[in-house]
Amino acid sequence: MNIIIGHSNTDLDCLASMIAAQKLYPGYDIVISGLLNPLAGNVVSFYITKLSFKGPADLKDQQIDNVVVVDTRSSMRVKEFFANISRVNGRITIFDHHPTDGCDIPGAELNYVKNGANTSTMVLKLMEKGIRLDSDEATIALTGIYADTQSFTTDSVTPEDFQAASYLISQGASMKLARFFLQPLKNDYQISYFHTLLNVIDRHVIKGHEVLVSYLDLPKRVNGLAAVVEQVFSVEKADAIFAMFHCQADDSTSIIARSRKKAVPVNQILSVWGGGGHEKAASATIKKTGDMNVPLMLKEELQKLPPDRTAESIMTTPVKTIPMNVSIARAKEYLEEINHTAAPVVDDEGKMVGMMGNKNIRNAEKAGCMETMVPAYMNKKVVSINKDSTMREIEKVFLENKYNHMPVIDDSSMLVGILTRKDFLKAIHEEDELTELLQTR
Ligand SMILES: [Mn+2]
Repeated sequence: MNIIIGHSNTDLDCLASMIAAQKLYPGYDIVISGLLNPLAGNVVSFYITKLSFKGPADLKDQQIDNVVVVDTRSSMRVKEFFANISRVNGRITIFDHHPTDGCDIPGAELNYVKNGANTSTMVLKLMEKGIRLDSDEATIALTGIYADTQSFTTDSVTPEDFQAASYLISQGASMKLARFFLQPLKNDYQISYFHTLLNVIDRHVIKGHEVLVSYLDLPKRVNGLAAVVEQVFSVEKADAIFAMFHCQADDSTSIIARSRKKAVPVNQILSVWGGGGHEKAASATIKKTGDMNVPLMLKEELQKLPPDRTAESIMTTPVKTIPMNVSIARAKEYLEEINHTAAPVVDDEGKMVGMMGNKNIRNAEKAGCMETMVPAYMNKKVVSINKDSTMREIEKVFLENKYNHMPVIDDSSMLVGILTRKDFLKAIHEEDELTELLQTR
């Protein structure tokens, strides 16, 4: 028997990878995990007449020749299959896009391609070989790519993901069905929890990171809450979310966490409770809560986070400034020299008193007042940013004001730097790299 397997708790990318793998390895049986994530479960249920799967129990007492493993390389995530396999006579071939967790399946040939979705790697192999897909297969594969790349918006997306998607569309993949399968909240109760969660969620700023925290007491266990939490997170602007659910029936507390940035690694934070997952998605379950104050404990853990970047860490310094006791003609010359459209005006002590830009100079020129001192024509009402402002506060200032150059000042109004929209966008783009730098310091 030749088989294709994926990881336990099969998701859409894993399911799609297995189906594509079967096109590459005809005659191999797909053995599916006993645990499917809800979205993968929906796809399976709608195509059940078309797709045929074996379960881990079907492997018992079978001669296993070759094994193809997709969407995981970790022996920890394929235990349910190998528990029923005594030996593999032939080869184990892996197609995965995850970095190693240190527990790679031994003796396997590894094809590690870092695409946003593992399905993309499989589809490109089909494309190279000229293997066509029918429209159902193409739809499932496209759904897998959309799921793992969050519709082509994750940092891990590659040109190959787009190529694979493009091939799938040419093979008749249905956008309507992909959209239908990707709808995260399938049940009415999930929608009602979605609204409840939005109402009870608290927003905290911890060392500059915006963290959403919620606590709900439920009579019994509820399935599908991770999708609800993700949905709340997708509409709320925040760096991370920690949703706690206490279940009265067995006194357990589960925490579902998601993060958008490396500086808030949710797996590390939840590791205190033996949680698992990765930097951006993790969960933990405390079996007996007893008189543990989980929200308070979480708050204490969050206090250990490294501080986020502030205006001071992304601003440009030193700043080219204009002294207040020079003429507008001199200020004009100076702006031309330094090739800037505006610069802050400072007094003798370095305190910022205004901004002088080309527009102010033109006004002075029109009035024939070029020999007047700078303060007569400068902008006195200047929007500035405190050096300790968080990324979110800086964003707000830029959104609410039209200026491009924002002077950065300290608590005693001393000018310490300047921040432009470009600096801000650069900082967002380099967020994760910058975080690493700050942490290794
Ligand atoms: Mn995947």
